[in-house]
Amino acid sequence: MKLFVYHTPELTPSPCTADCAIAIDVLRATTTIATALGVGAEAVQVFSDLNRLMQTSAEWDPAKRLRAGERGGSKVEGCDFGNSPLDCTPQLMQGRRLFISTTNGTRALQKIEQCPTVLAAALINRHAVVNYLVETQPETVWITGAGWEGSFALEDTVCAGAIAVGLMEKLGCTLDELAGNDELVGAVSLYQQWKDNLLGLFHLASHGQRLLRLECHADLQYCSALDTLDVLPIQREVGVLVNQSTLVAPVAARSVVSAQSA
Ligand code: 3SL
Repeated sequence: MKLFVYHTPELTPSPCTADCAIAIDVLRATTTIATALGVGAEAVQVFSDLNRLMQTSAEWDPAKRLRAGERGGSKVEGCDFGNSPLDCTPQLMQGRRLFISTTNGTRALQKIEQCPTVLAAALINRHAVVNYLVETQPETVWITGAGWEGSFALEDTVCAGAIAVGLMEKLGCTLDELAGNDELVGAVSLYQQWKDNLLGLFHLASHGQRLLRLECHADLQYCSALDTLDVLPIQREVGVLVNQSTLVAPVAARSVVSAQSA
């Protein structure tokens, strides 16, 4: 397996030629997406364009939908909420589809949407992402950081490094064997330096500081926790992510069913 890191959607090559592509927007879109699916959202449908979100969600049963819109860190008028993972309660999300548009995170997902396998990763679900990669062993994996309006983001890069370190530990491989580009090596170094103080890194990060100015301290804390959620957001159809555990019956279970019906 070779892992490549691209710091922004703009730096990610087109078309996507990877076997598996992963979008990361730790602050906060992919953390929110994983959390929403973890508390029972039926699916999360992502949009870079707010008008398209409004049009598509208008065709959905109002009792079965929620709209999340964020620009510049703040909630978009007309949406049910902004982009805080802390708003994702089971009472709100259970059985509903979350229609979401954010400044950078949903653009990152859109950039890789044509890849055969698309995942959404954050620090909270790093473990689930690593386990999936170990089980499925894609040959080429691209990681696209959301960044901030075309610029590098520390929090996305440290998460890419955390995924790479998790893979090296589980596969017993070296950095040299795993690294597809220089960015991956840089991401691993960043994670190794900050792994015991991820919240401290977020306080240094420009988007962390933007969120602190918006009084989102609790969000930063929640988003900086590692391996706290066993949820894997995976694209089921273009733009629609579901929790992988709800996607298909495990292969073993399916073969038992077909053997019984034969
Ligand atoms: O940039 C994004 O997509 C958002 O995640 C930004 S925010 O954390 O909601 O401000």
